[in-house]
Order: sequence, then structure tokens, then C-alpha cells
Amino acid sequence: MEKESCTFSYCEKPQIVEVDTDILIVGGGMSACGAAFEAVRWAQAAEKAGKGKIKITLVDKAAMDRSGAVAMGLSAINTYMGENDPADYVRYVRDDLMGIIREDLVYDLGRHVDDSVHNFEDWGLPIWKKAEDGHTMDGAQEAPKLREGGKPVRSGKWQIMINGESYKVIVAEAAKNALGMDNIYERVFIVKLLLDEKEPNRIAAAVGFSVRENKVYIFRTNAMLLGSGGAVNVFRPRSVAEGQGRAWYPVWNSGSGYALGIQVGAELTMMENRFVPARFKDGYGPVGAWFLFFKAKATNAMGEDYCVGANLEETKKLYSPYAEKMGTAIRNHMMMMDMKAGKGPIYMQTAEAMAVLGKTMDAKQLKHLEAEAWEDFLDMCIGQASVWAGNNIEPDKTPSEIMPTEPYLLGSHAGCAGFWCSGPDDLGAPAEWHWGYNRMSTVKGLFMMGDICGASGHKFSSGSHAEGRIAAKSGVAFVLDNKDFKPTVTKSADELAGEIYLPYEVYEKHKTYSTAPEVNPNYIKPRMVQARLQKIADEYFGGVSTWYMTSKTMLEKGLELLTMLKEDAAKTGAKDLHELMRAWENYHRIWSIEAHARHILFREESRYPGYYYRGDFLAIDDKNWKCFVNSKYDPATGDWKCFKRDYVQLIPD
Ligand code: SFD
Ligand code: AMP
Repeated sequence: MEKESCTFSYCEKPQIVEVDTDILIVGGGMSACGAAFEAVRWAQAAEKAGKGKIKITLVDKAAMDRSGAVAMGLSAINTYMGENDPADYVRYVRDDLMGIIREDLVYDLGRHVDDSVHNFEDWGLPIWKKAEDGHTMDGAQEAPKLREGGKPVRSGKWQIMINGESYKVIVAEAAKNALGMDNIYERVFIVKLLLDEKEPNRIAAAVGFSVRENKVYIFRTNAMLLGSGGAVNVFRPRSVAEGQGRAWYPVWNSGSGYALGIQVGAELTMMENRFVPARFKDGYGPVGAWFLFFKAKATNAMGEDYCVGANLEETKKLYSPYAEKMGTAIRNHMMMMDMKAGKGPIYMQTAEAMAVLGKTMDAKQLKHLEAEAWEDFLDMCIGQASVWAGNNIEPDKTPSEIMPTEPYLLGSHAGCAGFWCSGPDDLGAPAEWHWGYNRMSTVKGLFMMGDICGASGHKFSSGSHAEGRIAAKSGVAFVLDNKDFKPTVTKSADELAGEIYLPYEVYEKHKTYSTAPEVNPNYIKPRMVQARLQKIADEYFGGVSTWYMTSKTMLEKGLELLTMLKEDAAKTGAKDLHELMRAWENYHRIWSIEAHARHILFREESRYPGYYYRGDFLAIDDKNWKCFVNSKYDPATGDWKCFKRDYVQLIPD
């Protein structure tokens, strides 16, 4: 078929908006909000010191108040050090992520994260506190702030409870106040990044389009802070038909974070990793508060703990010494053992847990406990509360089903897929782990934060915010050191706009060829691309339909099918701006899943049982694979290379 191009002969030509800035923050989520807040502080200090003005601009595909993973709110902050030692945090993250993390990045985060949490409280986030007599007070009750010595209610060693329905609104407000709305572009979807024309491997610009107006944006920048999240809906979700918008990871994080960086050649690390959370069935409600705060047990249908006895002994045979650490992947693995043996459904024993807690409570406290159980969902996953209501589930009377979800790609929860970034230089890390600016990727001037900064999971909301601040501080330093840089973009504004609007043009050109424009031999609709992508990923790369199982032969076949999907996806037809966004989201998903599959193929072992399995290498093989798997796409040649980098343990056991 002829190659399509956009000359705006069929679709309306957009207005082109060009913005010149010193720092461009891409994303408006937790890390981007942290970056905005911190960048302004350092820029103001630099200006006061006579170093000139630094312009900071933020662009988000959505509205910051409710964009990203924290849109619906959260009921816990999962990373708060308090009385704990950041070195212990490193041990915890290392154990949970099967032994391979960048300990410099994780330690660095641990030593900075609490200040973000203290700020959240100052900005109005209600944090639960322990009263003198040890009872739990929710955030509405009068109590000293954390900064003033107030004791948080810990659900686990690292997690604290909050009344967090408005968490994102509060954090976004602080970022917006710092930056000023004139410097913020909401509902502008970034499609691709551009390298500088004159200086090799140097970031220069980002281009995108408004999802509401007929406008294309070109942001030329000196430094860029990328925080546009991980990837959902790359694998076929468990939910079907009209429920398909439901997933655990936010449906609007479509792999842009990965795709944008990969395309300009930033080095990736641990992209073979993924996250398969155990969640309340169908509503995807969180389990952490139930396990940690309510002390509930998860069992098989016979009421047996699936993480002990024969299951554990079997698991040790393949996955020792990691099995014994009982991390997230290992717990999943043993749950799946029972599910595959027909011992499901798996239940969270909510009623038992509440009965135990209720033993020491009076009627009023019991009512409060029940409210807390509902609030855990209402604060962060309203759909799950609806599932409870719709299925007549009263948590104090009935257990609830849990299940492993479809896989997601991310690096800030119990996952670590992302970019290889420069770390701090004061923690004794190998010299090749820091190349000048903290959190800068291997592309000069391009910084990574939150879900897409790799090999450093368990940052969560607070840690992503803190990481945004770390990246912003070094981003400002970078700009001050490179003041004279003038970004140069090779392509003209019209060419760039034509590339972005191509799916629109394709649709307009051919739409009358068939009676129903939805079915047309000249283009493929975004929905169809997505269905095909999800089917390939699910069936060949280890999704739910194969119980997360894949192998060399399956991966190779899937990658072959992906190549053909890419060819067809280049002929996507988009009927409006919304579908144009859907088209580009799909391209970003395809880049993300390709990186994922290539990494799994390269790592010849099953490092993350419970997340995915290589049937041809079912065990963990520390002798050959206790190392990072990194990769790099070369934008000049189109080659993609995977290679090993040494893992170095910095914090002793
Ligand atoms: O229940 C573009 N997380 C939890 N953290 C906690 O501390 N406590 C919890 O309770 C948490 N839980 C939880 C969590 C995540 C999810 C998905 C759920 C539940 C359902 C983790 C944190 O939320 C997470 O670590 C951070 O939010 C990560 O921050 P960041 O900045 O990496 O991603 P983001 O916040 O999702 O923001 C992404 C932004 O990018 C924008 N964007 N903008 C422009 N152009 C494009 N092409 C773009 N693509 C994306 C988005 O709009 C958004 O602004 S629980 O599991 O434990
Ligand atoms: P979740 O609700 O599953 O996202 O978990 C919230 C927090 O609790 C995260 O820090 C998890 O790592 C942790 N967590 C969840 N389940 C368990 C468990 N069974 N044991 C220990 N930690 C858990």
C-alpha cells in the first residue's frame, strides 16, 4: 500500500504554537508536581544570585488536579521513613525486587522522601495520627503535624494512612502555585521528543497536540524532566466489553514515558520487569491496607494460607534465596500455584480480620473500623466499593475474592522497569553509575523521574514526588551549566504538524470509501490496533491467558507479529482529536511492549516468578543473571541492542 502523508489536503491544518523554555516538565503527575515545586525554588535562588532567569514550563495530557495514577486519590502513603533508616529501606526494596536494584538511587530517595510527605501535610493533606493512648485518629482530628513530632498511623513499616481522596488536587495545587498557570499547558499530549540538530545525543524539544483545540505545540527546551508514567492496557485486560476501561493502573498512562525516551535513544534498564498486583477481583481495589493495617489473611477456598508448607518448599527449589524473602512476586507465585491447582477462589478474609480487631473495641470504635474498611476503597478505588455494594458484600461478614491482574509496566510501585539514570556521587556507587547530573538519562539534558526511572521501585506516590524534586534540582544545575545552548530542531513546524496529524488526514481522505467509516480497507482504527496489540502481548509475551508464561519461541513469534502490527498501525485513521490521542497512545504502547519483550527474551531465567515465567528457563539463575539487563534503541539506525550491566551491592545484608 502507498505510504500516507499529511499535507492537510483533507483534515484542517492546526494552529502551530511554539514555546521556548529552559526547562520542560513532561507530565503532571506526582513526579512532575514535585519537579515543578522544586525547580521553581532553585530557579528563584539562581535568579537572586544574579545567574539570570530560568523559565520553567509544564505540559500534561490531562488536567493536573486529577491526572496520573493518583487521580482518584489514595488511602495510604507507601513510602515514609520516619524512624526508619534509609539503608533498611534499600534492603526492603532489594528483597522485594528479587535482588537487583540500583541501591544508590533507592538510598537517595529514602533520604529525601519524608520532606515531600511533610509538605503534603502542610499543604492540607489529612494524615492519620496515633493518639497518646495508642488509638487511631483520622486526619480530621486535632493532632500535632509530623514535622512537630506527631506519630503517623503506620499500616506497615514503610506505609502510613491518610484521608487521601483529594491527595492529587492538593499536590497539584502546590505545583500550580509555584509555576503559575501561564507556564502550564494542560490537555496537550506529547507525541515525540526531538534531539538537537547540531549536538549529538542532546535533547532539544517535545512536540504534541491539544486534545481539545486544533493546535499543535512545539516546545524547544534546554533541559527536559520526563515524568509521563508507565504503561497500562499493553496486555489484554481481564475485564471485558463495557468493563474494559477498568484496570488497576490508570488507563491514561499509555507508555508515553517509555516511548518518548526510547525513541531518542535513552538507555533502558530492567524493562523485563513488570507489575502484576494482587487485587480485589473485578474492582481492582488495593490489598495493602487489608494485609498490613487490618491484618487480614489471604487464603485459598479451603481457608488455607497458600504461602506456607508444600507451596513454599516447592517455591524454594526454584527461587531460593528470594522465596524466603516473601516479596510481592513470590506471594503472587504461591497464590497462582493454588489457583492453578483448582484451589481457588482466593479470598481476603476480611470478616475474620475485623472480628479479631473488634474484640478490643466498643460499639462506636467498631463502627469507625467498618467506616475505615469502606474508606480504604472510597479514597482510592470507588469502583471496588461499588463491586462490594453490588455483590451484597459486607466486609465484616463476607470474605472477598482477590486475583492477580493483567501485567503493567512501571517502575515506582513493586516494579522497576525504566531508564538507566545517573545517580548521586556521594554513596560509593561505581563511577559509571553517575555521569554528572542526578537522574539524567544517557541522553544529555533528558531527566527521568517516577515510574520511568528504572531499577528503583517502591518509591510510590511520595517517592515519585521526591524523585521529581531531585531531578528538578539537578535539571536547574544543568541549565545553569549550559546557559548558552540554543536548541535547534531539524524539521519545520509544518512537517512536524503533518506527522502528528497524519491519522486524522488518513481518516478524512478515505472515510467515504465505505458505508460505515468504522470498517474501511484503507485504515485501521485505534480500537482495532489496541485489540491486536493486547492479543499479541497476552498470548505471546505472558499475559493472563497463558498464566504469565512465555519462552524464547513465543517471544520471537510475538515480536514478528508486532512488526506487522507496526506496519498496519502506521495507517491508523482517527476521526477526531480524541481518536488522534488514542492513535498516539497506541504507538507509545507498542514501543513499550517491544522493549519489554526484547528484555524478557534476553534474560534467560525467570527472575520474577508471579510476574512472568520463561518456560524454557523456569528457575532463577544468579550465576549468570544477577545483573541489570539494559538496552538501547539507536534512533539513527533503528537498531536495538540488549546487554548486561553489573549489579553492585552497596548496602550490606
Ligand atoms: O493502592 C502525559 N501508588 C500508590 N502510592 C502510594 O504512596 N500509596 C498508594 O496507596 C498507592 N497505590 C496506588 C498507586 C498507583 C496506582 C496506579 C494505583 C494505586 C491504582 C503509586 C503512585 O501513585 C505512583 O508511584 C506515582 O503516581 C508515580 O508518579 P509518576 O509521576 O511517575 O506518574 P503519574 O502520577 O501517574 O503521572 C503521570 C503523568 O503523565 C501524564 N502523561 N503528559 C503529556 N503527554 C503524554 N503523552 C503523557 N502521558 C502521560 C499524565 O497525565 C500524568 O499527569 S496502591 O497500589 O498502593
Ligand atoms: P498495595 O495495596 O498492594 O498496593 O500495597 C500497599 C503497600 O503494602 C505496598 O507498600 C505493598 O508493598 C505493601 N503490601 C501489600 N501486601 C503486602 C503483604 N502481603 N505483605 C507485606 N506488604 C504488603
